[in-house]
Amino acid sequence: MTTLSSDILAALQSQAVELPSWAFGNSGTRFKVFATRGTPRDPFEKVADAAQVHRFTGLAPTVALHIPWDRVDDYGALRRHAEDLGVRLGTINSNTFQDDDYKFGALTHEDDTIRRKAIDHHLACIDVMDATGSRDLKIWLAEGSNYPGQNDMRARQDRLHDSLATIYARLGADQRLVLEYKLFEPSFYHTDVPDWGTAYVQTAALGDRAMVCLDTGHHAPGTNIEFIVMQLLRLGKLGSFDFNSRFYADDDLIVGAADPFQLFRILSEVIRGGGLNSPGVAFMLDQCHNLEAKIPGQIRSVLNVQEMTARALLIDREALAAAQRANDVLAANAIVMDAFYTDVRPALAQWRESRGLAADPMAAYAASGYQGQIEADRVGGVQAGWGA
Ligand code: LRH
Ligand code: MN
Ligand code: MN
Repeated sequence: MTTLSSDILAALQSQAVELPSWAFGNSGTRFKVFATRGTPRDPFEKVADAAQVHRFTGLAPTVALHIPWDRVDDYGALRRHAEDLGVRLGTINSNTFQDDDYKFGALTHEDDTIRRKAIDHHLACIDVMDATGSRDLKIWLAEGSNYPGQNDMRARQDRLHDSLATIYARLGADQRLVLEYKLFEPSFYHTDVPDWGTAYVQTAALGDRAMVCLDTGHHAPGTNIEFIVMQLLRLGKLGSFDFNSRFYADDDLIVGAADPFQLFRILSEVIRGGGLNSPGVAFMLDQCHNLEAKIPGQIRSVLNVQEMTARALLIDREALAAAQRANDVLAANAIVMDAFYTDVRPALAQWRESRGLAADPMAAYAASGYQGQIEADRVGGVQAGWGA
């Protein structure tokens, strides 16, 4: 069995992956959203489910909220509820993509009244952050156009800057703005924040507490995502990850499921760039579980991140640097591939047990009876669906 050194175990010990509250609600595609028994009916129940993932893995101490999907009357009460269950509330995601007023834009809208409404929504999100103790405001904008000539793309960038600057000015000293880019969808011709370059330019113009969020599902097929990771870390602008995996577009499948090697390569660059366990980089999941069970789906996801992190930590960096200096192409590649092909699962299981966790978190959750309990308890009410 491969053994993991004390340095590797120390790095894994402090690893934390934030869970999205919306992963616990019902989801599907535009064709059908499927209901499942035991699905949470409010943010309190979503947080309770997220706490189970942490309970069985020790890896997921925080839960991200999406506003208004997770609107509650008393955020202090939600915060206390989370803390009572051993987790904390994390990133606050704004939402300007489900309101008729934003059909032609929100933070980029030509009409000042609508733009002001969108800015005010973000200021309200910062009020939520003050109550929940959250550090990060994550902004993803569903803005753009469908046809050439439909909009003045340049003017929209200028308005975007003005809007973001107003929001940024309201942040507390310990709070950050994290801007997420996405190549396309829902717009199909141009998107106002389509790529890391645009997110970088817009956040650089704001200041040090404005960072970029890299969602792994938001690139063109074939994009070298680990290069972007490297570059953003090099520039000190990688604020967070939204992890998921994809076969075709923004599939939001379980991270590491479609392409474990890509996840390994990304984590390898995170380690190379000093981003692992750096307070500056938030590791989050952004996934939906349409067909598979949701809590085990999240457990599998955080375990996949842990497993690929362990493999990436196995890369012999000194030997790699020497092979690179010698331009020994095959030796350098072999060092990376040796780490990738190492099965760390038995070592991780043993290490979990040594820390009082279940060796097999998936099996332990299945045996816990929690699923049966929520299916019996959560009768009546309206199940949370993507996203409310
Ligand atoms: C957009 C996105 C963004 C949203 C989430 C629900 O595709 O990745 O992060 O907040 O999905
Ligand atoms: Mn995302
Ligand atoms: Mn997405």
